[in-house]
Amino acid sequence: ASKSTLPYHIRAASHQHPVAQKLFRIAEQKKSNLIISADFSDTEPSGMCRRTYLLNTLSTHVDIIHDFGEKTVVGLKKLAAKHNFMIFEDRKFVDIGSTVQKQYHGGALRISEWADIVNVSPLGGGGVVEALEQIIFNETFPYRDGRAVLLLAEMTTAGSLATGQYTEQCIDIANQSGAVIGFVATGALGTVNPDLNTSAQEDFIIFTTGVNSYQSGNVLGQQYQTPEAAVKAGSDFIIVGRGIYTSENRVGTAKQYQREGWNAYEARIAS
Ligand code: 5BU
Repeated sequence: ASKSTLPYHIRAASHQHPVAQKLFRIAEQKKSNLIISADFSDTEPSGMCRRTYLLNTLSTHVDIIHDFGEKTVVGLKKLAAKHNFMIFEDRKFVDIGSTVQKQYHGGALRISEWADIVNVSPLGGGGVVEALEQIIFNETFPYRDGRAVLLLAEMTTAGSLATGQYTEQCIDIANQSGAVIGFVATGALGTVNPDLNTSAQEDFIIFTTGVNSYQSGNVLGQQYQTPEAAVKAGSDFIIVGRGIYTSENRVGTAKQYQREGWNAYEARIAS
């Protein structure tokens, strides 16, 4: 989980997981490591979705969509296929394995049908990852190679308890799993415990929330870093929500984040 200075196409070629390969390939094709967190509460896609050439991945919270249903599922899948982006449902599964299986597969939100990537907090131990793997690697599951898991290794909020030993444990759990392709973290995790950071380790991908070019935080405890700082710290994909969707010129702002993220990536691989 060290900060990678390798270009995305090299990482795509050497990665074992098809979802990781696709993420890296889209990044190169679109010159974008930008994930937009479209925290909207309607099914109807917003204007932002028309400029999906800027977008590597769409991060969703579908449990906030008041009219969630078949139309949402079909619409999301169609948009993602048409515009070549991935879908990451930021669901943060954190329960016993058996409950998480029901929350992931079927249920009201049918997450396994449409989300390429989901995240999990192993607060209750690694069993939750095993639970998701039982579904993903089941012979009857149709999306077997197309589903991946991230571990919630850190959180961006002030006073977060996802630090230290918890974060280190996430790295251990990831190393024992076939479905985990990376972490939600504020930067590379190699510094957490250098002993765990060997070259033989899988190429885990770092997804970073709490990215904003103009704000440092808000009253509810959210803390931000700029795209440049995040990528410099080891973030492979930056996740931006309000920084883009509350902007008056969403497309222009998305373009700006995409450029900033990409330039920082280019600077990192050149270093
Ligand atoms: P913002 O509008 O850029 O602050 O939105 C950040 C998004 O990332 C939002 O969807 C959060 O739920 C998500 N998030 C986060 O902000 N911090 C975290 O530690 C994690 C997710 Br995990």
